[in-house]
Amino acid sequence: MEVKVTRRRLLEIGGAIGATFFMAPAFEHFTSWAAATSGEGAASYVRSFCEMCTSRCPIEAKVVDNSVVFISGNPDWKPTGGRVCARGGAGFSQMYDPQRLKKPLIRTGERGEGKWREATWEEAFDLIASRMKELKEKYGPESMAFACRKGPHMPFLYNLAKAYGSPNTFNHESTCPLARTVALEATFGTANLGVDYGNVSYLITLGRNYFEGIHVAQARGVMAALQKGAKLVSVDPRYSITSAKAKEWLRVKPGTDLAFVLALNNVLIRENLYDKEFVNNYTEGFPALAEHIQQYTPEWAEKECGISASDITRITQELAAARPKAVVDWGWRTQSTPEEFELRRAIVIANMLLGNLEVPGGTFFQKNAKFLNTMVGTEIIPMLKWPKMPPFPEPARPRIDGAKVKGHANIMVPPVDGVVQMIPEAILTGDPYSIHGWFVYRYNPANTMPDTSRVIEALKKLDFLAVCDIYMSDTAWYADVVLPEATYLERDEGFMDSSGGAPFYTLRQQAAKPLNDALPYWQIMQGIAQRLDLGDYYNWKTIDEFRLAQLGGNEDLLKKAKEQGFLGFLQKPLFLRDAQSVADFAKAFPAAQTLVDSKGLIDTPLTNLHTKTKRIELFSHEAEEFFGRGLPVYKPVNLKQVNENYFIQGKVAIHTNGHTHNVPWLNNLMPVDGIWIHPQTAAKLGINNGDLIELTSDIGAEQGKALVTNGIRPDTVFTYFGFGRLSPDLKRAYKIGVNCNQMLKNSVAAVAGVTLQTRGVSIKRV
Ligand SMILES: Nc1nc2c(c(=O)[nH]1)N[C@H]1C(S)=C(S)[C@@H](COP(=O)(O)OP(=O)(O)OC[C@H]3O[C@@H](n4cnc5c(=O)[nH]c(N)nc54)[C@H](O)[C@@H]3O)O[C@H]1N2
Ligand SMILES: Nc1nc2c(c(=O)[nH]1)N[C@H]1C(S)=C(S)[C@@H](COP(=O)(O)OP(=O)(O)OC[C@H]3O[C@@H](n4cnc5c(=O)[nH]c(N)nc54)[C@H](O)[C@@H]3O)O[C@H]1N2
Ligand code: SF4
Ligand SMILES: [Mo]
Repeated sequence: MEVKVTRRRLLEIGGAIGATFFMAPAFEHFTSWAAATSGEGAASYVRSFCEMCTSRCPIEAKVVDNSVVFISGNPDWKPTGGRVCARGGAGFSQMYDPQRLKKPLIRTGERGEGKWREATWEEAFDLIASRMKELKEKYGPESMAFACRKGPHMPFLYNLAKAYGSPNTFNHESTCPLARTVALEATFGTANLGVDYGNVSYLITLGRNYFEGIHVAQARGVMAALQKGAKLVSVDPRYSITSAKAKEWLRVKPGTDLAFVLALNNVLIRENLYDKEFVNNYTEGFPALAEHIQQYTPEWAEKECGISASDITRITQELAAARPKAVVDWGWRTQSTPEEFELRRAIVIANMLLGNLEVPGGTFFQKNAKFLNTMVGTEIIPMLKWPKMPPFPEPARPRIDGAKVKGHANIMVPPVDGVVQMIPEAILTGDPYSIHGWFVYRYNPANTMPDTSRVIEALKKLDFLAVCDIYMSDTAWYADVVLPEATYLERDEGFMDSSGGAPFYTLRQQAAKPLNDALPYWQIMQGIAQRLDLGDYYNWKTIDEFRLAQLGGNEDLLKKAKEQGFLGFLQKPLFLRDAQSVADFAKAFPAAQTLVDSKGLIDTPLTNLHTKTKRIELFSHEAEEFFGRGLPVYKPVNLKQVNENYFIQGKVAIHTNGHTHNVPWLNNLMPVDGIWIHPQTAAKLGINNGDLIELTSDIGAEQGKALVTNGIRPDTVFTYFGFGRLSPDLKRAYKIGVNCNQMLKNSVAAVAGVTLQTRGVSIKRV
């Protein structure tokens, strides 16, 4: 349907989104956006998905005169109810920001001096290819590392690395959810699991902050459950928005959640509250767990984590009474303790004792095409394929992090993720061998990796650094070549697998032509590959050719996807231990009927896992074999000195990580953060609300304004993450607010490989 939209109507829309839009710093952006559209043309609607954060929600962009004028959620995507969050709605503020990168840039001054010359794409590609060839000859291709944020672009970057001969491919995961991934893999042989938030009756969250660390579908799921009367318990040293919506807020001492969860498991077993049938049918290692867990009583845990024994016992009893619709969330950002692997494992075990797997309101295996096709034994759902390409050469040396190299390192991380914070260390120390070149794509380690100064020292030492971003990021500032990518609203892409309880593929579609001399990643990587004589790995001419290859040539499916913005293959999520859900599935796919048992359920996948015993391993044989950590053990961690405070961070609803702080609308809504400090602590130090204070760790110091609040433990301070940007070209965000990673140490947690984002700081008034 085409709708006429007048300029007046456009202004109304802008006003409805937020009055702040018209305030000073955003004005520059507004004029650029207004100049791009007469506002008089007919409106069209393009379906795509958001890239303002990693949640990648399906969207619908309203377009007038080749200009995006409004973004909503895709109205046909049920999990989000057609909604976006504030950042998603501000996507076109990013697109029309005049401070975006406009052309490829080649460094002319010293690293970090900010002297550049504009270049053509040909020049930029030639330069990157010739420097990569040089490095290959001089030090071998393994000396070049490739890192990106995880996402649909990842295989395009990784294939370049692999074709070139480097095993050193990394994503951001070890600074985010990797402990969860590793714990799930140790237990199930796969990390592809989710939580059915919308139907839970009892939900305990240990720092998973649904309403600030936003994933629209998950936030809406939790809200729906709360509306139906579910109980939410928030375990967090801070009064987050999630704590505010919870029935109970438990002010855990930072880094001690493991004690709480171990005691919860202790009560579940000791008081016979666990699901015996589930444990007998599907798990392995219960007797060893039952014996091991005896030592972790609520009374013991109280001393460690500060949550009273009676609360732990009562909450466990309530939780068990609600099973199987009872969940202890295994979290998302998993960086609060060096014993993160043990914590996430203990949480996974708690869920299995509750028997909540594959039931509504519980946890579930992701039902992607591979899972369903393997389960049924035939292709009932079309798999996404990759266009044909030659095999990759075998790299001459192993990865620098030793991921999955037996006996090489103290970690169990999947090589597809790796331990990215080892790159600066390899650059600076040459251990296990030197990294001389780095290709950084859609990733900003100079802001998001701990120990910023050390990261920058490493960037400066590199022989070659190429960065592809949409802004002159903190990392791009140190590059030899900076490549401007078209923003997500300006690019067509292939399909992304967005499966959850049901298989789904989402499609990114161009809503408006690129404003600048910017290209999408699939063209950028292809351009570089061609100059390295590796064009055979990127063998497509148009994006539709690529998309069709993904769909095995099915043009009807492509047409449908372009209209809907996604492809879905099941009407409802499938829960294998729910008779109604299984019946619906077997009706839609008769080939699955033979799998249905006498109770009307399908349980074959639960006893045919990729673990050593093929069952759900409460006792992990892999973790035992490599690290002697078959069962979670409590090791006290020392995160701060006696007279220091814990320093912790988290997401804020209107900014994303190290990404959006310069985006006009979002910057306008929140240009700076405060440092949360408890009134007692503030009083002791003579600090008043609004005073400038300084936090000092053994790594660095940062200043910010005190926000005196009861919403934080007296021994802890908190700031929102991502402020205090160091690239002078991020003019609105430059050096404003606390830069968290200036105070954190670069580290690698045992087994899980994650960094640590909690550290002791001293506080003083400036
Ligand atoms: N608005 C917004 N949404 C986002 C993002 C964003 O940047 N902005 N980023 C996306 C990404 S990449 C991610 S990973 C997710 C993250 O989503 P979450 O993991 O839910 O969010 P965080 O804010 O990282 O979680 C940190 C919370 O843990 C608490 N915390 C700190 N230390 C401890 C501790 O020792 N124990 C306990 N129990 N709690 C502790 C903090 O006070 C904070 O409330 O959000 C995603 N969605
Ligand atoms: N101290 C501390 N450190 C943390 C965290 C914390 O809470 N505290 N959070 C951690 C977490 S959970 C995560 S996930 C990481 C996130 O850290 P990163 O993985 O670095 O991700 P972002 O900061 O979201 O974005 C990285 C870059 O992508 C660019 N970008 C955005 N869109 C595009 C695009 O379309 N194309 C291209 N080429 N570039 C684009 C942005 O401008 C930005 O420079 O940080 C981690 N680091
Ligand atoms: S949560 Fe918000 S910013 Fe993130 S993808 Fe969804 S709409 Fe976009
Ligand atoms: Mo993250």
